[in-house]
Amino acid sequence: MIRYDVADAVATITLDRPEAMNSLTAETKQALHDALRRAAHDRGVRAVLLTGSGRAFCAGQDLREHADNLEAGRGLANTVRAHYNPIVELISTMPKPVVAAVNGVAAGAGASLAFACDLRVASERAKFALAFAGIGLAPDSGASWTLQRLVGQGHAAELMLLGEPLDAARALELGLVTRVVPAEDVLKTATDLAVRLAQGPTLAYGATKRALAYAATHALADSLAMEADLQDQCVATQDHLNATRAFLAKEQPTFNAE
Ligand code: T3D
Repeated sequence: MIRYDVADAVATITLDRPEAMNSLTAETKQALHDALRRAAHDRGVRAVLLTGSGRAFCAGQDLREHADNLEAGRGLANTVRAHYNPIVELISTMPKPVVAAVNGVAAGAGASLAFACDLRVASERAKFALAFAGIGLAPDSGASWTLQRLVGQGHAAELMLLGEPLDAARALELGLVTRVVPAEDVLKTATDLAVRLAQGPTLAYGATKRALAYAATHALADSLAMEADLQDQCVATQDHLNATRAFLAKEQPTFNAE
């Protein structure tokens, strides 16, 4: 269901249920959470790549399992709290960059997962579908938080209320993804980006993620104070000292997450 591979300090996590568009069963969500936690805690991993196998990135909740749960009278509130929320929190808060290689359609909670990542590289064949309303649900997995920050409240409301799929070109236009590449290049482009990030200042990247998340919900004065605290932490690192010396010596810096 989930493949986990590490190379060049990048953990590649692949949703691997192509026959069901990589939709998420309880078991898949548990495995995804475990893989993310493993990547977050592994000091040898300095960037994470999330992608899907086959023609989908992820079609969100497995609706077959979901229908069975509904028929059996099992509610879904616990599923969202127990699975989706911890996954999204982990992606958003792990102190390492997370890149989504959106190889195909990302629907429902699958779109939410892509939105939670720090960067999104999309295949020309990718599509985003805020499919929640289509089955009588409101958004989950953080889409109401992430999407409007990415594209603005007006576009977010339209995408969520109408649920019409958005193609890769339009996603780029709206700022939902940062790069669109031919389908056959998406994994390589996203991997190259993740490798580049894995060679960068991991501690400073972690601080950058915290600064961005904090500033999204705080006033300027508070955000300035938070930036100063985070900068203090970066200034104290060996990476910063080494990179400053490298600049003055006109050399390329190397970062060791110290
Ligand atoms: O329980 C809870 O915690 C609730 C939480 C909910 C969070 C959510 O994610 S709600 C949103 C759930 N997702 C959707 O509503 C999307 C449903 N899928 C689609 O709209 C379309 O399949 C796609 C837009 C993703 C792709 O369309 P298309 O035409 O390219 O492919 P297709 O023919 O519809 O699907 C191909 C196969 O994948 C098909 O199976 P089959 O007929 O070949 O055996 C289809 O049933 C299956 N599939 C696609 N999406 C899902 C799925 N199977 C289970 N669950 C899916 N979500």
